Amino acid sequence: MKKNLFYFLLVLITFCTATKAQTLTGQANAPAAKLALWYRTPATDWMTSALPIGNGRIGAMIFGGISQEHVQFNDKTLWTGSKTVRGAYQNFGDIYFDFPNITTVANYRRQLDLENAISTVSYEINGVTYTREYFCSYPDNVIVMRFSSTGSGNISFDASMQDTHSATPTLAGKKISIAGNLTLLSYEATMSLNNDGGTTSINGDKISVNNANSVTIILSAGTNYDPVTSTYLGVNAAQLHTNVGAQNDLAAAKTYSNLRSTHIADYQTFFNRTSLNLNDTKPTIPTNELRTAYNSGIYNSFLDVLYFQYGRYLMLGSARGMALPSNLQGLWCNSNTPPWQADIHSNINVEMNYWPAEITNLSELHATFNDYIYNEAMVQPSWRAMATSTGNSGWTMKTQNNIFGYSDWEWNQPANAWYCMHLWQHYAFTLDQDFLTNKAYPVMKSACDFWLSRLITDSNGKLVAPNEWSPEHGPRENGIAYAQQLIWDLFTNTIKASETLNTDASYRTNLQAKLALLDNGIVIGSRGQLREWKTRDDDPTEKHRHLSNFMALYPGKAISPLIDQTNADAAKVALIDRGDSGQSWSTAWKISAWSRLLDGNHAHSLVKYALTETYENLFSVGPPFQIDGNFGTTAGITEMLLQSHLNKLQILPAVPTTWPTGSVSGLKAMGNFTVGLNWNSGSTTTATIYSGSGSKCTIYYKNIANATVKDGNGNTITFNTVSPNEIDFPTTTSNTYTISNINFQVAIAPNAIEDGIYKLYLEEAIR
Ligand code: FUC
Repeated sequence: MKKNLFYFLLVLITFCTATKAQTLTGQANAPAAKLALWYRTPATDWMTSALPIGNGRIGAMIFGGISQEHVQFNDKTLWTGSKTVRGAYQNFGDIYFDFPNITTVANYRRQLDLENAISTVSYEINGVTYTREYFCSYPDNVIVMRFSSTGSGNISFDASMQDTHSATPTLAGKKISIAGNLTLLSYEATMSLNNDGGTTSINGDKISVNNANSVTIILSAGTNYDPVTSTYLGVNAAQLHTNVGAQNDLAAAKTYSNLRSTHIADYQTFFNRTSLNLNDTKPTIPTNELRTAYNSGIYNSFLDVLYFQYGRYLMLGSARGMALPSNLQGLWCNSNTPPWQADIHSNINVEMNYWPAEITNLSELHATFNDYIYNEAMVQPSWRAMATSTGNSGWTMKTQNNIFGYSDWEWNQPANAWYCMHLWQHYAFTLDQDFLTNKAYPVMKSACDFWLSRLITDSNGKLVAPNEWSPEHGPRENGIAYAQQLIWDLFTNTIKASETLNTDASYRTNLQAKLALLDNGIVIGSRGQLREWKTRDDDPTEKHRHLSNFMALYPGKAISPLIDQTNADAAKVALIDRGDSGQSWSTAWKISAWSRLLDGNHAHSLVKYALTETYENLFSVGPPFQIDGNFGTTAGITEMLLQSHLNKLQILPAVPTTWPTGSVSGLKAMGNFTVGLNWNSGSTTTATIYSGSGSKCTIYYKNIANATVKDGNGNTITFNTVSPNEIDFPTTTSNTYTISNINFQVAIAPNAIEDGIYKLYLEEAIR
């Protein structure tokens, strides 16, 4: 209790200081959009309460202050460091808008609408409604801000922009620019103001706007980074200046409503592909209150849906366009010395950032990671040089990576196989032959070359990776599960790729022979547990956050109850040993792992736990903020609804008792299928499957052989019954198949631990 009072006072003091003692009256209603994060107070802290916008390359955090608005912004390419120095991801700059004399406002609301990717601040003064809107446009490549009111001549403020590397802003007319140089890169940002009515003037380092009807503010920003030139530099500083200026001018020449509608149309093309409905209702209380209630045991399935869609929103905000993966914080970062340099971390974090990409129908966004892998493995020299330095061919890397190919801290040689899983999955979901031929296969083959030269034969005649490490604990040993399971996945997928492309027959024969000799990394220990190390039993009290020995369960595919119950049971024993608690990304990983073990209730208890590991703005908690937990949870929720890693559609594989009815549309499955599911305990349950490429469709569900399949014309399809639980049928491209009469049951695995972790958490919180 005392602790709570102290915390309350601290927040109050921070709030008053940060916002220059502002008074809020009234209570704003919920916004019109259902999928929105919203609050009745301004943000008090960048990490925990400001709201993110982004277009995949640039982004900003909006605070929504009343007498002072603060917009902090980033560009994904703004890094110190070089090809030989790690450096760090950087904060770009801060924009401040000072609103003179505004201290008391009514019905304040700050929101982030996930349905149109617009953040809004609104409040009333003397019956006049003031509205600020913020979005980051992909098509126009700028951040757009608009201040307006229901009256005329009401908008007055001072605008300033600060460079986080101490460059002095330059002001001219209605523009403020900052520009400078880091270790390698040059950067520049320009903010332009366009007022309707009123006047503007330059006052020192500020532009003052007086009595405007409305003002549109455009921010363009960039660096001269180029991922494929030998220097990692593209244009020079002078050309960058021209480009950033031109981008701003182009956007500023458009009307606000044009910029806004173009942004919404573009964003919704992606966002609207997938919807999730858990029979939830639109909340009437702000997101912070809803989250607090949820975390104290008042469950609300809306927050599950919001968190699922927030992951998709954050992907669209941080992983589009530029061939660079989202980093540890996506692209949002307010520090020049961020935790782990906000780098590209190869031993779980960057991979997890892309787990939702294919399955939640954002496949194009996967290119920001896959193109980076291709560039670094095939175009740039550093990863190949690293393989050479170990005496092998192909390519590999260490754990911490900057954007200039520099890699350090602990070898992570099997990361090449893990990265290749992403290339293969993009193919498996899209069946894009060009991608497989020109991008994925050459990179996969080169990673195989690395292992073909590196593997050694152990005393049992098995091929093992020597001197490997299980991130991030234990000693180095030969043949640890992490490396073996990943190499097994790489070889299996590369063989399949060469068969699909009908290429490299003799190379494939050799790879098949090596695969037959490869230790697959699935070893069962003395307690029936899936082992982490080949020669030593695991410590059952070890609670390490990394699930490095579970690669074959998730994100891989070699362990499944559908393949071998003994191995699946071993994974379960080891998962129980490992425990449920952990950082948000570790929790997220466990959601998918339990989903793969078909235990919906355990998976859902971890979804609930994941929600406790969030800040008020629903950023996931490392701590501090690390975005992988957001993406991993979105992926985990999807795995509860649909899995296709075995090339069969496992529909509703891990639906918990807490979701007795619901519907989801637009999930993707391997084989280029788009899937909608509508479930209802004890009543009708249907699946709708759109075939994008005319592949054979295999469906797995309990007693699915009793279901009915119809094509888009309503004709009944005669399917092949593989078993009572598995059917398949041929499809034609662009046809939609409806499966009805599915006898739905929630997925409660035998011995499921119902809400175990959640109860534990509550007990701890109460104590
Ligand atoms: C991995 C984790 C750490 C942290 C870091 C960024 O190495 O083991 O906990 O998340 O990434």
